[in-house]
Amino acid sequence: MRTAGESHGPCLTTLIEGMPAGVTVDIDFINGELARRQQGYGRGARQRIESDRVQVTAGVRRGLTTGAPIVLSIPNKDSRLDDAEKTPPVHRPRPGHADLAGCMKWLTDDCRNTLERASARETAARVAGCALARCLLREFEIEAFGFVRGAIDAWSRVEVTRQNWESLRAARDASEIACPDAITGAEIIERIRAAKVEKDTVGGLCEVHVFGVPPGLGTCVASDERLDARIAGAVMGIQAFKSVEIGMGRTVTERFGSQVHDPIHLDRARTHECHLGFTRPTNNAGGIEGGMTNGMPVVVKGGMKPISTLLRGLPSVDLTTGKDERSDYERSDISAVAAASVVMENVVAFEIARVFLEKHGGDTMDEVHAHFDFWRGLAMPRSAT
Ligand code: EPS
Repeated sequence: MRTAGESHGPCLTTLIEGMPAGVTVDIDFINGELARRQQGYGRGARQRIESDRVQVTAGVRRGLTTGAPIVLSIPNKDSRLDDAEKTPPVHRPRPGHADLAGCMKWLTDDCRNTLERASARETAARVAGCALARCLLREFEIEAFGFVRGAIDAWSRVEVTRQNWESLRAARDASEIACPDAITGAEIIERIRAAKVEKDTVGGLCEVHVFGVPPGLGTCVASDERLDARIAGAVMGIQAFKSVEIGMGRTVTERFGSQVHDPIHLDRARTHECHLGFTRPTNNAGGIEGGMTNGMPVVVKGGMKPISTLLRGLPSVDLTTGKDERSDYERSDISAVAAASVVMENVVAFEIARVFLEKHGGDTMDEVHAHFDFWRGLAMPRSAT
């Protein structure tokens, strides 16, 4: 998948290749994800201007993918890229943003072109493409659930399981900060409110669980094709993310092997489930061992830095004079962690869709279903004997 478009250009565009023919494209689901991305306590004024809805301009006919490249488009209401007055040059780079690095890369003292593309606005295009890919996963009852785990010193201890995630999703969707734990959610909101008063910004930790993922997706034979490597790349590719963990993550460094590795049991009464009956009392591996899914939920955590544009500004330099100046202010968010959890939920699901098709792919969904069923037939007797 590839996106194109600037924050204040005419539109955002997404190109998706490799989807089989016959996937039912649920436009309402895609637009629902786009709407969720625009929400969240701490979001900036841009979200009151835009009402993101996807336009499908290629690769889909009468609601079904054709097998050809798919192109999605999201118009920008706040389109002003060629208006020099409304999009003036930016000469005082914002620490933390792409501004200064972009100016050194493209040999300019104007950060405008860099910030227009580096903007988190681009994630609308990515969410649209990933949500379309999730229409395929849903045919195999593979579902992703993302939420905000915490920020600053407000951390939820909510436990997410196959049994409770759908009720937690309802609680998340009722939360202004995409946190299923109302008490922690209120604390996070208070931290964001206080930051706004101080003209500061807030990031946070996002967490994604993917349920129903069959084992054997991904690979151990090539380092860059390990599923955890690809998920890590996808999460780190989201604007403002500075950390990614699979399962227990960094905490594994503080535990012994006997406390980390998930014991294996075979429950012959459950071989019909996505894990083929191989149950694990814990899931510290986050559903991935050796770069491959093991049938447990895939669990990913991503750390988002505080928004780089501060109302108070930060020490910077005017690139036209070399003099010390406060960084320029561009309209922005105080916190976008709720939106980031939506983006992360979708990019993680997209990587699952990619590896699913790498193992069970075909030109049509009929072939994909047939291959998956054939594989299950081969895998089942082994675990059931
Ligand atoms: C965003 C769109 C942007 C920003 C924000 C998130 O629109 P504008 O620049 O016109 O206000 O509001 O982007 C950032 C915080 C950033 O640092 O890039 C969006 O649609 O998510």
